[in-house]
Amino acid sequence: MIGRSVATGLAQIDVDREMLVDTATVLKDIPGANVNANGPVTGIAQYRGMYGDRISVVIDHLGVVSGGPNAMDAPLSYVSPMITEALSVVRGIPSVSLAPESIGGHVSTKLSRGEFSAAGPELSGFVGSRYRANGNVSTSAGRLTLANESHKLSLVAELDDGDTVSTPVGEIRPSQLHRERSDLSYGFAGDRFSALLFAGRLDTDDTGTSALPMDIRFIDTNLAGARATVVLNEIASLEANIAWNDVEHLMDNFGLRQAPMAPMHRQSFTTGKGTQASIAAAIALPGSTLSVGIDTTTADHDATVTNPNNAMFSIQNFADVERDVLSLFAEWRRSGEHGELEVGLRAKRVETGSGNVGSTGMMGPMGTNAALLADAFNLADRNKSWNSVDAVVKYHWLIESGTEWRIELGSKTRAPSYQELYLWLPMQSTGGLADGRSYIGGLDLDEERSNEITIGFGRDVGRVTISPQVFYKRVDGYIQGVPSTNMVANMVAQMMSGNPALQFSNVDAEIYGADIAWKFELTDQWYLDGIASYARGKRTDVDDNLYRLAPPNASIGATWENDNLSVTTEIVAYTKQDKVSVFNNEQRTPGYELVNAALIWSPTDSLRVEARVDNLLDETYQDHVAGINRANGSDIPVGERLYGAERTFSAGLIWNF
Ligand SMILES: [Cu+2]
Repeated sequence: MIGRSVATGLAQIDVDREMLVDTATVLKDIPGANVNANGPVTGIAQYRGMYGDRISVVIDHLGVVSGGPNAMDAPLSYVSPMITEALSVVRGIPSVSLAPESIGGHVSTKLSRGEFSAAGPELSGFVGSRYRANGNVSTSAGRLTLANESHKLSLVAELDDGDTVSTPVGEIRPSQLHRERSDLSYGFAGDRFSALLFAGRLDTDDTGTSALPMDIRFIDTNLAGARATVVLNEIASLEANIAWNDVEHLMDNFGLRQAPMAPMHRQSFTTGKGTQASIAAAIALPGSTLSVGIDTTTADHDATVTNPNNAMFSIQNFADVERDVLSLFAEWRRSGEHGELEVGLRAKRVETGSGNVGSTGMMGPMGTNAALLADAFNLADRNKSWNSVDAVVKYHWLIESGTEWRIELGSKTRAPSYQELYLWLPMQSTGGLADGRSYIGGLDLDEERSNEITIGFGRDVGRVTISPQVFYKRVDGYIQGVPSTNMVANMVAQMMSGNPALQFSNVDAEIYGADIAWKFELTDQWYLDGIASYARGKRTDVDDNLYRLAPPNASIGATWENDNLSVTTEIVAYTKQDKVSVFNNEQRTPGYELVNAALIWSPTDSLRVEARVDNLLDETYQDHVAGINRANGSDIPVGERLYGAERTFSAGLIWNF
């Protein structure tokens, strides 16, 4: 809320200046964006009606492979807020050069790894701590950077810890969190060559995810990567990236939440690992620039479900799953006096595979049916591939009055995720859909293709800045669940969850809407700003709405600031969401308004004092995209939408040196 973004093209927020626990929360301050939070540090990015794997998320230009089949370690959980310098979202259609797969949007983040020191060798950094009274949530972080003008060694670390969060209707149990994140990096900056090497760790323990069937017991991730840029000559430069990460994850349904009876105890150990490599060249042509590049990503996933009370019981949820992407792009950009034209093409090949699956220890008809499903899956052809071409054309037209018009056209594809393909036994491992339904995959899925148009303008005249955009996307082959016709799967799902299974299938959909950001400077010290977002998604082949779209929402803030003090109050309003999906019985949510206030005081250049109150009026409200409670023993009944936190005070102190 301190940093609502009003930009036309790239909406950027300085995350480390916001008092947050989950970096993904800042998406609510970006027009068109929102966050599907399945737990306190499990935010899944949503943009213009799409979310999850449809949104590309990068950390310092590099993607990360999630290890949790329900996105418990969603990419944004890898950027702890106090050590994240910036998060930005491309408003409109992301250029093809930004990411191999970005059908629904592109979120880019940057860790705080310090600056080079032009003045000679220098030690710099910060230490800081924030405390949130509701749930005793603390976030503490520090950075130490040793740098001169061409070398930089930087260590950052953050520890987030918290207990149970209270809402006006009671406690959300479990909602505790514990996350440690660290990163060591070396940077080099020369005349023609620059490089970054990093190695990092994420260590999340015992964190509640009430909207999902299990909670996080641990997520242990090692990450490493390198990035280099070389200016070859006056006309050509090269950029190369390589990244690797390896995740081990355990979740269960009995450790943090009220446990079911012993035979129903479940835990799931999952792993994910992958690499990403890319090389791109930028070539200066007369009056224009051409970028060409090649990207490869590989990802491997395994998941096994067991019961610690029954050594016989075991389900191979995902076995030796692979999903690899190879792509090539070319992007041409011409900047003129009155405008900029960009034309980009990316050709992609996605290949996936899965090993044989099976299960043991299930009794009676369950065991028989699971064996039938496993046999059918093991006999089927599971090596799949998709070839497609994405295209993006953007034109930005600058008018002398200070208005920039933009029109963007895109045709982008997404091949199915591994969950959408290889979920052979009806389960809820759905990349964090959190709809409480059991799904099976579809081995015959086609890719989905979104044909999109965005039109908008940005106007920055005197004291007023405004940037509205409208968009329309037609998504052919949109992948979502439909009632399964597999009798065996339906029997299993009925026995396990009381509902028949849904099967991932290609349907047709359209999403349209508009969003706006604006700022009005009243005086040198006062300004008003706000954003508003609207996205409507529906199927076009049958009469139904798309699932889990943020309802229309707007915020208005009033800020007073001088050189060392800034005070903001804001009103955030969400309308009801009654455009809900029938296929998975999505519940409606009433609208609400919240008032928040924040203060930042810098008594000296190096000290920053923060205070904040969220939900000042102690409103009882439910965030539509936050999900439904699935945990027994909470003050919020199972099956009811989770409530938002009650009035919550926070304070922080950060010292820069
Ligand atoms: Cu998990």
